[in-house]
Amino acid sequence: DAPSLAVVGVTGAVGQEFLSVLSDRSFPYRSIKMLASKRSAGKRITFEGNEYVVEELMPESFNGVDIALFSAGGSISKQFGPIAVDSGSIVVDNSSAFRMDEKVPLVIPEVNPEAMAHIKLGSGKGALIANPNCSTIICLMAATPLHRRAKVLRMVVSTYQAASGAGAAAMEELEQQTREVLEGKQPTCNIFKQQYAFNLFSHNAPVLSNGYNEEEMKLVKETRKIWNDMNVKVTATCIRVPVMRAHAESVNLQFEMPIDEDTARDILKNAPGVVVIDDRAANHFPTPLEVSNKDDVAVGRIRSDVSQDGNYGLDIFVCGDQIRKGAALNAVQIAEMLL
Ligand code: 11C
Repeated sequence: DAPSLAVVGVTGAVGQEFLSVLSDRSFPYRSIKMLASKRSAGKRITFEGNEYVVEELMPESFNGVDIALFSAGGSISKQFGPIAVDSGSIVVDNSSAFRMDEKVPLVIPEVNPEAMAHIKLGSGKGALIANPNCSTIICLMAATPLHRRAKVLRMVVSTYQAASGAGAAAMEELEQQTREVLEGKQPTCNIFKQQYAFNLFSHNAPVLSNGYNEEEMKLVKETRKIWNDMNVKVTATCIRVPVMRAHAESVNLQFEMPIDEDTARDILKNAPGVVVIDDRAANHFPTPLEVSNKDDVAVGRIRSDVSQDGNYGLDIFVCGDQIRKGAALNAVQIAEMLL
């Protein structure tokens, strides 16, 4: 029997993308519940030719639900995730609430599917599976195939992150501000404290006592967990740029074993979910616009790091759609592995 599904946070940017991805991939289901906050309850959603009424998320929402896709923020996940699990649902959670919980697998299907091998659909037992942070997913889609070949010892990441990572309201604010600035008006700053259009700024996540912001520390900690390697050294600087829905990342890698740039390019060309855009003659490399609404993560600027001798270092530039592979697609791929 096809599973019964629930989408929690269905009216949000990722919630809406869950529906597109489920439909694009012909994900089988026998029923689907559209769940959101009280504010959105009663809205109508047309999905695959049927009309659904958005229901208010309640503890009893999960009765009879086999797989629940959550993207409604960390506090909703903390409150309702365990309730869903107790009801027998397998929860794929897009928030950061359970990512570092050692009992919860943190999964990128192309990278560490084995981490969720013990979770079985139809066993009657609920479970939580966490979807990593979007910057981590996009980075590791490209870094992992290289790591498998030559073992990454240290990774330095600089991100250029899109509005979508802060939700649909941030995307609207970027559009509104762009219009306002061009019209010579004062830009409206509701979501971010500073002007976003025609600007960039340090990621809006809270800054911690070590000077890193939470987004940067997610890259550090989630990489260690996903690679199951507590010794890999990771540092990151995360920046919000005025781009709508795809993140870009500059990644510097230091390896245990030498790996030349041609070998790296070949490995990346054969990596699932990755496309190589690396045309030096035409100065054509990945851009956020080219990967927007696409499933694959694009990699380019593949070159040996001149600051390291003997092919022990590589620089790459990665772009991926934040809402798709960075969130909804990765979660639906996790759900597919349960089928
Ligand atoms: C961003 N990655 O682009 C963030 C948003 O841990 O899931 C998502 C935060 C998270 O702003």
